[in-house]
Amino acid sequence: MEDEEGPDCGKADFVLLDQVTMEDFMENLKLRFEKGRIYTYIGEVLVSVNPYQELPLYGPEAIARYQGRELYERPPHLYAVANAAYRAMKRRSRDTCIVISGESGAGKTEASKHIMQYIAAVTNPSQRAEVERVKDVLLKSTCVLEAFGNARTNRNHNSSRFGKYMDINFDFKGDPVGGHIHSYLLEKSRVLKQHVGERNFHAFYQLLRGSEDEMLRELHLQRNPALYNFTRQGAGLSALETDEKSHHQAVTEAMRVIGFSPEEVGSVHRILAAILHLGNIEFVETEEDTLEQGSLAVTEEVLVDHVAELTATPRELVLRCLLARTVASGGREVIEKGHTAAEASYARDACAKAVYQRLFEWVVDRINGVMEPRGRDPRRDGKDTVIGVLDIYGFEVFPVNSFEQFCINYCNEKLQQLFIQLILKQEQEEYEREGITWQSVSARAHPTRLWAVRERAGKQTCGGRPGRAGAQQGRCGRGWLAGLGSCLLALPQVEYFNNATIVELVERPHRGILAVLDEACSTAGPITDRIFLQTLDTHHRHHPHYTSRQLCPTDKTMEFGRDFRIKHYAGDVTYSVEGFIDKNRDSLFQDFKRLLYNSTDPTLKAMWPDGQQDITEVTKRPLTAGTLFKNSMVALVENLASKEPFYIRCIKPNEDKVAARLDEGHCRHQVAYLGLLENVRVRRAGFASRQPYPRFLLRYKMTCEYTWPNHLLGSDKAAVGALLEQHGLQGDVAFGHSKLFIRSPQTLVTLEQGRARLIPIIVLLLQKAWRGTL
Ligand code: AOV
Ligand code: MG
Repeated sequence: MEDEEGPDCGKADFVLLDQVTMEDFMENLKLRFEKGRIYTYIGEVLVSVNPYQELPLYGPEAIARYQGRELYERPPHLYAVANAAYRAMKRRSRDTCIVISGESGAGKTEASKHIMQYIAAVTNPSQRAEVERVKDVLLKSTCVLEAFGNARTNRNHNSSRFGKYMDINFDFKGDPVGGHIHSYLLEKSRVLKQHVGERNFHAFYQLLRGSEDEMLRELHLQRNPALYNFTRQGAGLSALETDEKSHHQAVTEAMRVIGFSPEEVGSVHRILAAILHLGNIEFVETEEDTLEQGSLAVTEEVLVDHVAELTATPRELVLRCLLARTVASGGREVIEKGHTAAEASYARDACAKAVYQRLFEWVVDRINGVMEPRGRDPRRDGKDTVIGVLDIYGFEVFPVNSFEQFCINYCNEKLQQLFIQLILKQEQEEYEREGITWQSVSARAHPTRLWAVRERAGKQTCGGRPGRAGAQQGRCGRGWLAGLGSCLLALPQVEYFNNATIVELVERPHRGILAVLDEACSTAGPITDRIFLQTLDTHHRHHPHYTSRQLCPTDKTMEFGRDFRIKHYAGDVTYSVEGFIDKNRDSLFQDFKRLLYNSTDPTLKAMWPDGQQDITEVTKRPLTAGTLFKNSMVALVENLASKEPFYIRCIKPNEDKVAARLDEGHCRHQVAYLGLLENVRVRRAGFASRQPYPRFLLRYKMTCEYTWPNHLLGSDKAAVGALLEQHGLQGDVAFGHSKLFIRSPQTLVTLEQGRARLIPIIVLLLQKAWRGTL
């Protein structure tokens, strides 16, 4: 593959580095990046650096070059990984998954799109209509989901504000026959408020700036996003009007192709408009206390008219829901309680967020409905196999981090944990499959040993949690990278940072952060975010990855009674507890649910099945947002672990989103926390390289008289044996059933050198042969 790339493009696989040091790794990464080689392997893991510019790497010709090839036959590429996952699925009927990870803006979503395009391009050669339909839906769904689920943030102008896992079902011919999208925790607080420099979800700007005048009139909207509270902050950051227009058209067209009816698309637009109007409603406390409305009034009644019209609900009921709530006061008795202005604003915001979330979830469900494999009978058609593609929000740190960042970063901890486990597991399984004897990693990785903590400073190993000294050392955030070493997993020759302790800090029953938060939420009577923080401090004062201002009074980067900090595998993040309880409770008055369930717009009504219940029937406390998220993460990880994984590790080259600039410090940090050096070491600890016999022969056969130009030794395995014996290298390899395992990189280097010496001679001979002078 290096031949195809040219000689000066560095090592196409980090495993081939002469030495595994950060310097060597970075040098290779940088060299390749400068040459436009943004992809490099670590064994079967693909490392990808976001180029922030269009490179001529994609499209039908490139796809054709990778189609049906082995992973290492061509230069590293997303297509090669997509192809490997596809072939594993097709040849071995294995469910596979492609896990794309990396921080915000590293290129995960773009990678997932290229993978989908690859799969769409190489399937359905016989042009079956149903398969074409499924492919269309798969491809178009991305555009729709991005409109509703992505937004401009300071880290990425098209940041995914939801997690997405998409299963694609294939029939026995290897053609996509359906799919299913799981979405995870949409950052709905963005509907109300955005940081400076950020925008609301794209859909709002596309509607305002991209719609025809007539449609805007029907929605009682004006074109300028600065006129609406929810879009004002990001108004100056809008894309060009022409771009918004073409996006709006593309999304509407994509919805049509997917199968949304014109009525449904109309409802979606009306719901978006209703949210914008809702955001502009303000409340005043009046002197008069009317029977219907208490002493509260809205400042602009016409906005209530608009909301009522657009949601197809009675105006009086909309007003009532905004100004008061009904409460069950024991038994079947119901009383109406007027809001204060603050309560009404809070309820309005909760409603706006919830309406948007339900809209998003409905869009996902609707897409799932049309992607569900149709008319398939497992007895007749055989079991479908699946490729899953995970593109989830990346690790993120903002100046102020809230509940959403906490969930997002916890999610990334879970995925990192899975990466660690799968790397070990996958290596071991391969050795077993190939019949290679190998000291079992899992035996060493017995849970108590696996989580064994070794403190670098003290050079002592203990089986439990780190002692006080370690906790003290870590707590004040001194030397974060040194802190990475505070919890190491022992592997043969490789020390591996294991983040299990951080995952536990978040999700442990009873004491974990989520459990403490749930307890705070279920406490009757007034409970504040501050009390929640105090409880966390009590439980985790000795945890090496947890700290707060209370525990570390000299650290002025945190605020007393407001902040706590987690030392994540990817860096320190300070979270503000403000709003944690509220966001975790995620409650909405039943009046709104009932109102929307009773809408005469069938699309809107379908989004609120729980509005059917009467207030007196709503007794059960729903699961909190945090617990729901945790459960969905546990299920996701279980699902991924049951599949054969392929990993794409994305790196963001610089913070400024500029083309062709790789900031070394920035990348170094990512290489460190993604555990890429350890990944290379694990790969080399057992066997540095493994290659199927035919591929090995193809590359090195010219170095041996028994194999050049062709061998007569019965099997490729025997021929490889003869070749290695001639070089005296047979002691450094193991012969698997279908692959050769090479222990030390030096063996590969020797073979490569032999090959490099011979190639010019062979080329000369071939040229002479062509000219007929031989
Ligand atoms: P992310 O998915 O990893 O961030 P994206 O895939 O959205 O990041 O990439 C961010 C931006 O980088 C894109 O909008 C493109 O402009 C550019 N980019 C990424 N990959 C490529 C590529 N292969 N070629 C050219 N440009 C690229 V987040 O969703 O924020 O975690 O939540
Ligand atoms: Mg993304």
